[in-house]
Amino acid sequence: MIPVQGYTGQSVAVLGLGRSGLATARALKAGGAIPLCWDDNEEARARAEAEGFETTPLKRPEAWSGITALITSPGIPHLYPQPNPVIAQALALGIPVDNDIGLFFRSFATRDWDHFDQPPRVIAVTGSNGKSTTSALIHHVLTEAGRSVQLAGNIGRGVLDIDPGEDGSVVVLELSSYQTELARALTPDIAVFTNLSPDHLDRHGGMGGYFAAKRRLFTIGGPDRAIIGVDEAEGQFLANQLTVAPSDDRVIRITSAKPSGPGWLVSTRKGFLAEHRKGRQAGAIDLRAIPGLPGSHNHQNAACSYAACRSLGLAPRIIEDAFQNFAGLPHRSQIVGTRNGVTFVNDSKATNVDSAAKALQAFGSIRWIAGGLEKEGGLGALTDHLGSVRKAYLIGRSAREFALGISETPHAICETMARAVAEAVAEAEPGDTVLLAPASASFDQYDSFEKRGEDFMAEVSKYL
Ligand code: UMA
Ligand code: ADP
Repeated sequence: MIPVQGYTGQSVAVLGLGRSGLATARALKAGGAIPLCWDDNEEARARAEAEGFETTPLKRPEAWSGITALITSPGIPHLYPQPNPVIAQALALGIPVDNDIGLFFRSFATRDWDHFDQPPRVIAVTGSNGKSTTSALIHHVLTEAGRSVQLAGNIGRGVLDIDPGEDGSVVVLELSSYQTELARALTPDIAVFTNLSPDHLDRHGGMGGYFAAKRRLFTIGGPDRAIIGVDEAEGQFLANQLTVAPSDDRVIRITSAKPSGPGWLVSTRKGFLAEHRKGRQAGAIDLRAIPGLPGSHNHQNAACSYAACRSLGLAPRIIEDAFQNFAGLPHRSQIVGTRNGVTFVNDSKATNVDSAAKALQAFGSIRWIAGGLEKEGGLGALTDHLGSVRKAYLIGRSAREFALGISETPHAICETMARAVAEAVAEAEPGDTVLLAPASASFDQYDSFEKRGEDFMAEVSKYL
């Protein structure tokens, strides 16, 4: 745990008592603060009370007397579509609102570091897609290279839950837009921006607000090195703003285009990763046969991870060796099995249109299981990527709407996963890929994308 510094003896309100909130309450207490907790869910409050935390109904104005700050959880709206009433109360009273990420960056460095040869380094990864894969891959490479490394943040572990930094150690943080928008301190040594496409727009008041939330990671603390995917205009703009001169070493550009210019860049054309610095090639990796990194989207993740590891001084060869045995993450382009020449792939994490488009590009001759709870932005961006789809098997609440959006592609409305898998299996021919890439959230039929992916795998296992 990272004890929170700067609040000793002070009362601090904590809103949300899930993974990040409970870790925050514990870390505040360890640092000598008095956490006053609230969660709109009674069971969550009961769990915190069982751990000895005081819960206080923070919706009442009188509850705020003597409270120094409010620390809130990422899943709780703080501005759009409208602030949670507790946050609205803090905003009205002028009480500073922060989150666990802000507390982490204020508290991670300690006096012990004065005795370290190499102070701990923090790598923070943001972007619309590929954050988890990139963060996990950086963690994997550093582990294989024998470095002491911890992984936390949006990937599932509250950042204040990790162990204090050791001499020469590294922390890899996956940060969502919910987290970067609110943190009052954001000072990673290395910051990564994978890409940008529409997601969570209701929480950010549109695309401009969403990009602004992510940009804070690069503008608030000013990382020593910024690794930026420049395949979209937003990434190009961000890289441009951070660059002082064309050969500036502070920015590493990640591109799927032909490398050019004197700067530091890592390109991934046709499955080959190439590092160029000051106009010269400095490293190269053939990514095409690496089993844990299929598709151009994973090549982008590989390039971001490569650049982060190179920034820490690792040799290209060490990074390449570690890439070879990266297992990939479950529910992301995960090959579940094969039967009679048909491959089954679970990409349940393809919850938005861009990630589903990438999955559709990564495989050929696809029997595509899609649908669920449709996100803002619609399916428009997918129409250019349906060339490899032999047939779509549509499930969930958006099935009928999806059917209208892809009317020229053969499709069937299956509603449930069981029917979709059964029909896809019955019609599949050798060489086909049965791909779950829903382009939708899962909450109409499942508790999470993980449960949806597990259901797909359970249905597929009946036929393997
Ligand atoms: N709650 C309220 N009032 C509300 C809404 C929620 O009191 O109006 C309470 C809930 O009752 C619950 C708690 O808030 O007890 C949950 O807080 P939370 O949703 O922030 O979830 P945590 O368990 O704290 O998990 C959070 C991240 N969740 C979200 O951003 C939604 C986790 O990312 C992260 O792994 C974890 O902190 C540790 O850092 C998950 C996620 O879905 C994986 N992220 C989104 C994504 O990847 O798309 C952004
Ligand atoms: P995040 O943590 O940003 O949600 P993940 O690594 O969990 O990213 O991947 C989420 C989804 O996006 C999966 O469907 C995955 O196959 C797809 N994906 C992974 N990397 C990329 C990328 N670089 N660009 C687009 N889609 C990606």
